[in-house]
Amino acid sequence: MAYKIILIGDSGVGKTTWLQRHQTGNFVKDYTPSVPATTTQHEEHLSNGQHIQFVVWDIAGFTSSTNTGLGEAYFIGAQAALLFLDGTASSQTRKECYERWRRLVYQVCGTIPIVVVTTKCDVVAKSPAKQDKTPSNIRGILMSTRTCYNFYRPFRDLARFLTQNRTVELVNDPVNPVSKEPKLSLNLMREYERRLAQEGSA
Ligand SMILES: Nc1nc2c(ncn2[C@@H]2O[C@H](COP(=O)(O)OP(=O)(O)O)[C@@H](O)[C@H]2O)c(=O)[nH]1
Ligand SMILES: [Mg+2]
Repeated sequence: MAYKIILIGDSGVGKTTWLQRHQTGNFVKDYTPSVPATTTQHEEHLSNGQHIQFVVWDIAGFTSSTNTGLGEAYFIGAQAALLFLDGTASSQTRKECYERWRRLVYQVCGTIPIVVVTTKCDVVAKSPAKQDKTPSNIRGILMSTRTCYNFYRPFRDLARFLTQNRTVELVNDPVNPVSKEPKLSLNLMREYERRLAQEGSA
């Protein structure tokens, strides 16, 4: 089964770095704005025996606040969205970005599933963008491409939404990023898990 996924969020939040690390295993420190849109195929084997193919549209060059209507054309036909928010930005900024992008997604695609990924959590530990009441089509996670913390979670959560199976897991990681980057300490990881659990029960 193949699904069209849009990878969205303001520029500089870490979208392309994450997608590239899935392809190459490497963490790229240099910032290169993407061409308007590139598509990448990513396949995962699921614990229920299914294969799932994500066709990920890395959409760049437009911010939801200043768009010209061009960017949204890439949204058409998307079955789910990955919305990246910069974990180093203030919670107010992240909340505004979240609202802006979500509105845009709903306008074009309706209430498709959205996995909201708070990036760069290696830099600063923050909780995922918080809503008063998270709708059932939205899931928030913390992630770091640098340390690979929750690196596969966006694909796993997309798979859960798209197959409507809430417990399905990814069988194997297609890339094994042997990281020279510092690993998160166990204590910090526990802290992240604690916040996630809180977020889930809020
Ligand atoms: N510390 C840290 N920096 C990151 C992480 N992910 C991306 N970056 C950096 O953030 C910058 C912007 O990333 P990029 O993927 O080009 O952003 P995009 O515009 O959303 O595609 C780059 O300098 C990346 O190296 C991360 O997990 N941790
Ligand atoms: Mg990019």
